Amino acid sequence: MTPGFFKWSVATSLMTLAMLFTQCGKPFATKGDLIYSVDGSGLAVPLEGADPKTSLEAFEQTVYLVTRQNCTSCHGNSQTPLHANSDSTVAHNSLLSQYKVNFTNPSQSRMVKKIKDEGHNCWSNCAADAQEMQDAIADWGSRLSQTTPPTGGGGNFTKKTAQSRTILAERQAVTAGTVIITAQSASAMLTAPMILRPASGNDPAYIEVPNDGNDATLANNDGTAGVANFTISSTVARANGALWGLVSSPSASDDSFHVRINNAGNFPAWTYPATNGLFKWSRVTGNFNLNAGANTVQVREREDGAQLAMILFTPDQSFVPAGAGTAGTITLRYPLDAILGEAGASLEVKIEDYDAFSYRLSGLRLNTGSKSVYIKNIHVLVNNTYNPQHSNYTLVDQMVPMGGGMALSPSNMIVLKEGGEAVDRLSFSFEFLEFR
Ligand code: HEC
Ligand SMILES: [Ca+2]
Ligand SMILES: [Ca+2]
Ligand SMILES: [Ca+2]
Repeated sequence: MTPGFFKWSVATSLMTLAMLFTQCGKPFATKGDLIYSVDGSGLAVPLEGADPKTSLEAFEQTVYLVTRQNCTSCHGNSQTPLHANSDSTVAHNSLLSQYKVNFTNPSQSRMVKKIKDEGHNCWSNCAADAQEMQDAIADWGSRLSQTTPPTGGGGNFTKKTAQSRTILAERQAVTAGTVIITAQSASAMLTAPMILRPASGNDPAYIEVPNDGNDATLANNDGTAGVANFTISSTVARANGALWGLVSSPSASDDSFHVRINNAGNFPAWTYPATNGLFKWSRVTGNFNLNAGANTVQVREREDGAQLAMILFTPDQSFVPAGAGTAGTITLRYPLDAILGEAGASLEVKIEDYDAFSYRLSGLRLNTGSKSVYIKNIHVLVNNTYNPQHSNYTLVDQMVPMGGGMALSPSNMIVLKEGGEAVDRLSFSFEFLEFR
């Protein structure tokens, strides 16, 4: 993630800025889709199968003693996570919902690393304080007797996919053919009334035809339209890619352009969703090809007031850009041939860099071949290790019909980073995965 980039988002009020840097790793992500379990009384479930009330009691006798003593001035009421709140339930849940403790590997907990690596508000000696916190978390974890062991159940978890490459290598493979050009680079190639607005404050440089009080929607061959010609180079020809723009729409009458590459075919209209005054990535409708060498992306006025800061071409149809472009969502695919003993089926999942400490998984899906597949209870492994805090997909229990595919879970899942994108590899294991 490139935090500087998000500052473009006109985060002018102090309130928004505070949220940006304190609460959510990624300001644009919706908090609501972070799934972690809560029991009937609203207590966070610390681990799959563990009793939340036992967890709360254990927390009160371990980590909570440390935070109440040393962290209350900020994390009592004002600063999230509220791990020192006077209500122990609030404190307990804040750590679990924000994934700040790691029971599998206590030394990797943010609550420990924050003190140890960042020297964050140590109360005596940082190394000793971090150790005290680590011991308290280990103690809390050891009191969580799980009713079902994480690898239990009728089947077993010996059925595993191969590991991915490192997330970074996967990302580089996807973004290798990505070309990004800025509005700045097209500045010499503008036809009035299209103009370049320089970067200012938190906004990037962008092109637009300024609103002039006449909101006419221009046809794609209108001779009065403002035009921008972007030149993008590719070492090889690329067919069937996708084109994205980093755009902003001040209103619904400022939210469309006409776009085409290399004068090819018609000049389709591209209307993008409302961006609430922020710059957001939006895909241009259709598939696009690049020739080897120089290519021209022509952007024409449709509605005045529409704003465009960057153009991105990707050969990967499922890539979703974020931040400065390449920090977006990629799809990992795992052939299941070796497990099922026959070619054709695969598992796929989307992954993005959620914040400095975690990834977000979404869009978990099974594609079948010539037979139906029964799949139950999926574990996500980071560097070959299962952390029971990552239990969103354990409820999966599905027959997936042959010759197609099926989404396996609507949940997004936050997965804690271990060594970061350059180190971490992802794989999956299954309690059941078989032809039916
Ligand atoms: C003087 C105020 C203050 C005190 C005291 C304080 N914190 Fe913080 N803490 C902050 C602020 C501000 C942030 C948000 C900015 C940041 O992440 O550093 C934060 C964020 C955090 C985060 C979440 C962000 C992350 O990096 O994961 C954790 C965990 C944390 N603090 C742990 C602690 C612990 C443990 C203590 C007690 C030993 C403590 N803090 C005491 C001010 C404080
Ligand atoms: Ca006009
Ligand atoms: Ca419109
Ligand atoms: Ca307009």
